[in-house]
Amino acid sequence: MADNESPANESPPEDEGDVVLSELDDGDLLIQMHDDLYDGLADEIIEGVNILLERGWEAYKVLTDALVEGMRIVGIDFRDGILFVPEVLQSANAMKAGMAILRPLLAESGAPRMGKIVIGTVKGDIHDIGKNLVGMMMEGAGFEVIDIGINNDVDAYLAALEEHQPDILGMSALLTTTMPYMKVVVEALKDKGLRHDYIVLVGGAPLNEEFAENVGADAYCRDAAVAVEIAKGFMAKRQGSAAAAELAAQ
Ligand code: B1M
Repeated sequence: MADNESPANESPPEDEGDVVLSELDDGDLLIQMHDDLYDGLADEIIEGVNILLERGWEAYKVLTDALVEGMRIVGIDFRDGILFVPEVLQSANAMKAGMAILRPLLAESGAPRMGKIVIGTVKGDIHDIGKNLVGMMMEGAGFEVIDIGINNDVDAYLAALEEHQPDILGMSALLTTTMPYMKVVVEALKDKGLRHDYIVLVGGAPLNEEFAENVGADAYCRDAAVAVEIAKGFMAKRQGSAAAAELAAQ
């Protein structure tokens, strides 16, 4: 990713103290929101999200163009040692404030009930924004979502699977040091003879398809929208085979 993607090199309106978000056109407002996310300004993010929605933007477009893109820029400067954990936490909180407004809108699609997913971030990892986003989009697509939070060890995953009996297990990892833990969970499922009871989907920035295959997951999901499509595809197959099995039993 190029350095010139940092907000310092974008052109937000000149004197930030005087910026009235509602007076900016969509393009400038987006740039200002990326800047506000970078600065961890939750109130401004809430205001910006509301303005875009009032202007008729789809919730998903607000999410991707304003919030996810803003967080991508934060990630570049975090990687390069320009931003540090406390600042990035503030950005994350601002992002979550924006996501809280979008959540009910993404969930109100009226989609028919698709299935159930248990989703959580793996042991040692506290990143939850991507996971939360996947949960929101899954809800919007008609899935019942059981979010078991962050830092989940094998026992936590197994307990949630037993309690909620989902169709899908979703695991998230954002660190190269925590992503191998997904294999530990899949192996535990195999050991207990449970692997084929669940569709296992994995995601997170450092993962890829090859990794998903190596850990024994059913699929890698690049982003939340892809996760929804993949989950729907697996559910269609699963329901198809259940229906076929029912027919065969008649
Ligand atoms: Co962290 N962090 N962080 N961090 N952090 C990254 C991941 C990093 C890439 C930053 C960097 O160096 N550029 C780097 C990891 C490097 C590596 O391992 N290769 C890193 C590091 C090093 C760390 C610490 C170790 C820093 C330190 O302490 N020195 C530390 C680790 C803490 C821990 O977990 N033990 C740490 C801490 C933090 C904060 C607490 C400050 C904060 C997290 C706050 C929170 O989540 N509540 C934070 C943040 C915010 C980030 C970045 C900047 C942004 C992550 C994010 O929210 N992205 C991140 C840089 C980056 O990723 N560009 C970074 C937005 C989100 C929408 O995208 O999470 O990728 P993402 O989710 C996507 C897809 O990946 C996919 O769909 C989502 C939506 O489209 N997806 C799934 C994700 N999970 C899925 C599950 C599925 C399906 C799809 O299941 C079915």
